[in-house]
Amino acid sequence: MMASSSAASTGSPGGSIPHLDFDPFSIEFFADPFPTHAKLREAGPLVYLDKWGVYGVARYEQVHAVLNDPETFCSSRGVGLSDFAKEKPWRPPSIILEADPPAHTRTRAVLNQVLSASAMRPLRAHFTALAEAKVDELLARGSFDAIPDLAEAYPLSVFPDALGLKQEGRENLLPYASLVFNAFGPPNELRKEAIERSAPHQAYVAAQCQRENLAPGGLGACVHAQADAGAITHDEAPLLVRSLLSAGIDTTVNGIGAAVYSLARFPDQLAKLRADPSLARNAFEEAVRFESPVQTFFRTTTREVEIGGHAVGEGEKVLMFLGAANRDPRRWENPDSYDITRRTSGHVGYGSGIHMCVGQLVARLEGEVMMAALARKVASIEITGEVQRRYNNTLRGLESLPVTIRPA
Ligand code: OVV
Repeated sequence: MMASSSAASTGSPGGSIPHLDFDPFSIEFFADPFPTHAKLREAGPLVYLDKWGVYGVARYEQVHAVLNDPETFCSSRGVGLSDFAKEKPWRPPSIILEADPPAHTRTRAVLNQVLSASAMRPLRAHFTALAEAKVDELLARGSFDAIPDLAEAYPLSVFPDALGLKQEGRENLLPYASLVFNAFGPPNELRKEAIERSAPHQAYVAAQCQRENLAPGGLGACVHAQADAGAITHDEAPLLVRSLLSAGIDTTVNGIGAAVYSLARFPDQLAKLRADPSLARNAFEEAVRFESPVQTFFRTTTREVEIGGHAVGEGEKVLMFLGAANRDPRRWENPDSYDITRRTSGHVGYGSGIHMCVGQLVARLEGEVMMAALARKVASIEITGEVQRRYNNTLRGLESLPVTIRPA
């Protein structure tokens, strides 16, 4: 699996860069990435991944450094494997994710406002009520599949309404997001099959981004209102709504899935949460660190640069292993334990720097209120069947998590 460090000499001061031959986008790796994450970190601060001809960083220090130097490590050439300077993107690039300053600064300011703390305040009561209703419904059933029935059902019950989407066609939302996150990967089966089947999902999303399809007062309408105010143009507004549809649902599905899976595996942590429901927000945050629902992103170098003592040329792709950084023992005490009282700040599950998740307050709101509802209402979560993993080039999460829960 892991090739030797065949010494491709670069003349770098730190000696030669370790070359690894494993495929970081293979099913075998996704099934259990942790031993390989450790090997990646131990191989050195910078590795070269022969399978795809890209550099990789898996230690916290280097992942954090790359994320925080957007001039050198740009996003406008794509944050997947494909270099937009060399290949046509599969869809028109995102004007926030796949953009650099100064273009990024303006679009980012708009979504910062639309998804700000003050924009969350009017959502909280309703998000809380629906989390409590969902847990009551699941307690009445007793046994259910925590992925479709909780991790998917809850975000789908709150976020599309908050955006202002009509009811019809919402079944396209998860397939579209799965496509977007598979498309960051290499041209493997996951990516190719997702793109092959994508036409109806793309057509749905394109239509829902238009102003006439977004309910007044919703987050989508707020983006269009920012065009009226002159912050963005009227043709940019639909593309920024597209970012909310791309990144706003499958991410929280996998975050909440990670949190429920963690509480189910570590009953002592559920006990702590029940004893002090004010830990709900940190219990969710720790699940984001522990599982890292978004496992990887790429950057592209804009100049020759040194990483970990090695010279890297211009126009190179650098793969950041966020999940490995979030468990780097150089940064975290007991990195492989799920500890809801841990000081989680600094984790890179939402990224870091100018591109750090603009929807993080929505994600934390959904995660916090669901964890709080579980804390107050549920005495135990028992895994009662086969846990099945879901495979995606970027997202880490489960397909199925059969559980039985008992009331407090
Ligand atoms: C963070 C993220 C993931 C996927 C898509 C987008 C953003 C976007 O802006 O479209």
